[in-house]
Amino acid sequence: MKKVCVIGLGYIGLPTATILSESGFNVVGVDTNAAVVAKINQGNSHICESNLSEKVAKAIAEGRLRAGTLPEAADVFIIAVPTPFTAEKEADLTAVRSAAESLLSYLRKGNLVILESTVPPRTTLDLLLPIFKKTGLEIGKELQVAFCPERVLPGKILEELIFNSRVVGGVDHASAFAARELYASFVKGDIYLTDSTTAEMTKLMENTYRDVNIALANEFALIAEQSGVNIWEAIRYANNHPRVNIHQPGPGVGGHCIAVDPWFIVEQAGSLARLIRTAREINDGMPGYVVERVQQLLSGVSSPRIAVLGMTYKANVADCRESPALEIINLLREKGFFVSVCDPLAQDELLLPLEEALAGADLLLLLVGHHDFRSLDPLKAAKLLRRPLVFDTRGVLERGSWERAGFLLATLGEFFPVQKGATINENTAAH
Ligand code: SAJ
Repeated sequence: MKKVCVIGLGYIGLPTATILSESGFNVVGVDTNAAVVAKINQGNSHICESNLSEKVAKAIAEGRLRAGTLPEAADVFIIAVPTPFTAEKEADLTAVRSAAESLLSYLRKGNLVILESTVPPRTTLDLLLPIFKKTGLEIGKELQVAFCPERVLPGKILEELIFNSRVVGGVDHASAFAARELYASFVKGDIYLTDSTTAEMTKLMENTYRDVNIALANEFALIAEQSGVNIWEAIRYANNHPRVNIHQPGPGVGGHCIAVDPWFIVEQAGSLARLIRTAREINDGMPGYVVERVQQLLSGVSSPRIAVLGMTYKANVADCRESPALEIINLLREKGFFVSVCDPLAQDELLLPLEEALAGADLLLLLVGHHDFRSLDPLKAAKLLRRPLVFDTRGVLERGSWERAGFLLATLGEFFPVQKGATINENTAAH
C-alpha cells in the first residue's frame, strides 16, 4: 500500500485525502492549523460538504487517514494549499512556496510531487523545480513533478473528484505518467496528459471562461432593464440554441476561484488581457449596482429596514468566502440602512431566523437562491414585512404569486419599478 502525504487540508486537500484513503492508500494529511488537525483526528470535518464528515470519520476510525502539522516521508506528495491574490491582484504564492520547502527533508528517490493549487502559468517550472533541485535528486528520473489542477464544484466535491475528467501536466513524460497512475486509482473520468504549463493555463481558462460569460450575462441584464426585456426569459430562449450557453446574471461573483483566477492571467498578460480584465470589473461592479438600486427603491422611506436573504457566495453551500452578499450587506450598513440577515446554511452569530429577519422590514432583498428561499410563501412574507416590496437579484421568485400577494417585485435584469432618481410613494408602497 502506497503512502500519500497531502499538504493542505482545506476544501480540496481534505476531500482528496479522504478519497485516496478509500482507494487503498495510506494517507497522512498535513495542515499548519493545529485546530484543524485536531478536529480531523477526532473524526470530524471542518468543511461543510455533503458526505464528507461521514467519510472522514470512517477513514480516521479505520486508520486509513490521519492528520499532522508536519509532513512525513511518503511515496507521493500532493500540495493543495490556497493561492489568494494580493492587494495588487497578483497571485500570492507564499503557501505554495512554503509547502514545497517543507518537503525538502522528506523527498526521496522515486517520489512523485503533485501541485493541485491554482497558479499562474510556469509556476511549476519556475517556482517548484528550483526548490526541489535543492534535494540533489534528478527531476524526471529520481523525482517526478506534475501540476494537476483540481476542478471540483463546491457542493459536489466528492462526486466530481471521482467523475470529472482530469488534466495531468508533467514537467516531463515520466512525471505525467506517474501522476496519471495515481489519479487512475480513483478517477472515473478521462485523464488527459500534457505539460505542466499547459495544465496551469487550462485551469485558469476554465474559470476565466465562466467569469467572462457571467459578466456578459450581467451586462445583458443591465441592458435588459433599460429596454423592458425579461433577461431570465431571454437567456432561457437563447440557450435553446444548440451552440449558446449564456450563464446567469446576479449580484456579483464570489468564492475563492472565479473571482480570483482571471487575475492570474491579467498579471502575466497585462494589456493583452483586455476582455478578461473588463469582465472582472463588470462582475466586481455588481454589488455596488445592487446597492444603488436598493437606494432607489427605498428613497423617500424614512428609517428603512432591509431583510437580506442569503449571505453565502452561491446557492446551497455554507461558504461565505468572497461573497458578494457580504459586500452588499456592508455597503448598505455603511449607507445607514438597518439590515437584518437570514441564511439557513451560513455560520454567523448575527444571522436571524427567517421570521425575525423579515419582521418589520421595508424591503426583502434576495441575494442567494437557496432552496429554502425559492419556496418562500409570499403570503407568509406579506404578514411579516412592513412594506410589500421585494428585490430579487437571482431571478428565482415566481412573479405571479408574489404580485397576487400584493407585492411590488423588482427583479435584476427584468423589471424595475423606478427610474433612476424617482421615488416610491410612501402611501402606495406601504400596506
Ligand atoms: N455565478 C453567477 N452566475 C452563474 C454562475 C455562477 O453569478 O451563472 C456566481 C455564483 O453565484 C458565485 C460565483 O459565480 O458567486 C462562482 O460560482 P460557480 O458555481 O460558478 O463556481 P465555484 O467558484 O463554486 O467553482 C468553480 C468551478 N469552475 C467552473 O465551473 C469552471 C469549479 O469547477 C472549480 O473547481 C472551482 O471554481 C475552483 O476551485 O477553481
